[in-house]
Amino acid sequence: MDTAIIFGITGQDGSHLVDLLLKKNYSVIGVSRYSSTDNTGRIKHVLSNENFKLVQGDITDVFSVSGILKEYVHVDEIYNLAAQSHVGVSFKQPGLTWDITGKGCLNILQSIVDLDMLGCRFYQASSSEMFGDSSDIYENGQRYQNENTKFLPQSPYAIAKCAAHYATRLFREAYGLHASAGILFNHEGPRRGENFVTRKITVAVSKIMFGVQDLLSVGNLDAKRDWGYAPEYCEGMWKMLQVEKPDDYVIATGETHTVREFIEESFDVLGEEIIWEGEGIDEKGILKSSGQMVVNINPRYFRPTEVELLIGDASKAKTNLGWTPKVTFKELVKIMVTADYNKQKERHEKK
Ligand code: NAP
Ligand code: F7E
Repeated sequence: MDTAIIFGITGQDGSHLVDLLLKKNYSVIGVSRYSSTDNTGRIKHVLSNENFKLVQGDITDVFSVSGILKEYVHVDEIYNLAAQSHVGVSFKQPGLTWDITGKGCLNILQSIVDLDMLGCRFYQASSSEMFGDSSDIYENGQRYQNENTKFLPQSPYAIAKCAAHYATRLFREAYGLHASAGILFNHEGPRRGENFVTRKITVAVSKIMFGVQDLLSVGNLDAKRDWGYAPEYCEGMWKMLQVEKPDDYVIATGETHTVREFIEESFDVLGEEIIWEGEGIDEKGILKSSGQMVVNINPRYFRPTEVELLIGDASKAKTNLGWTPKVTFKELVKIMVTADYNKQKERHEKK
């Protein structure tokens, strides 16, 4: 039986990765940080699985990290998914973001070396945010980002991710560690945190339909993101650790859509059409069926620097790992809206 440690087990991806690994008959150790409130909501269904163990640890504390690794020196795979992962929050808490998202990775890598665990395989959750404003252009004029596109980070989060990314490469080269970094583009699903824009939209749209929320307030409607389906992206992480040679891989759909389109598509799933009126911060989204204003702009959600366009080329992952995305943008929105709508419906029916 293979063994894996997942740092960041309680997050969206941690919860999907543990599902995948348990299905593949792994024994999984999930590391969760101390919290005064319950942070295990996404992993409740695996807590009693005999092949799963939850241990407490914090990646900003190198003693905590090495203490955990010491217990499992023969572990096969280590996944670092732990992060302060909200880009907007990273402008308000840059030091904390650095400690968790940047230095936390180094704490794991150096512990692996110090404990002579170079036989294990390591995954680092790198991010398309590292590209920032940078992209390349195909001959046909299409813009894209791949493993060779330069990084131009636009937030404290992206800077911390770049540091962790380069640390992963360094430990691969310096110590021969099987360390891979997945440069994952945005990936979503019903388990996504509600402060990320996709989930914020699908929750709001569902609540608006049941009359428990009036308005969805957002920031930049025109930012473009390459949104994929989280469980498929976790399969990509696992695949990176199964190939002989460690490397860096972009995982993306190759399609990009604006926040505005995500909102339109979400209402469309529930049979509603949005009409846009006004410009800039005065722009409003109106329901065509009733004339109700349901979307407005709140500058509080603007970021000091914004990443305007993300669109990934995952050809390398397709060739080397046999990884391709299956869930389309329309299907992703439908999965998320349906899940949130059904939750609201259940609550409504209980009343
Ligand atoms: P997420 O939902 O925000 O989960 C982050 C996880 O890190 C949570 O389990 C969180 O614990 C944990 N964590 C935070 N600080 C910690 C600390 N000091 N010590 C130990 N654990 C800590 O993020 P996600 O969407 O699952 O993403 C997983 C990873 O992929 C992250 O590193 C993220 O930056 C990266 N990434 C995500 C995307 C995406 O689109 N989702 C794209 C590219 C890269 P709590 O539950 O206690 O907060
Ligand atoms: O924003 C815009 C916002 O916070 C997407 C993280 O998982 O993916 C994620 O980072 C876009 C941005 O994700 C609101 O300005 C408009 O342009 O959902 P998000 P993100 O910043 O792209 C990357 C790959 C990661 O690595 C990160 O960990 O939507 N936007 N209005 C808004 N964003 C939010 N959150 N809330 C709004 O109201």
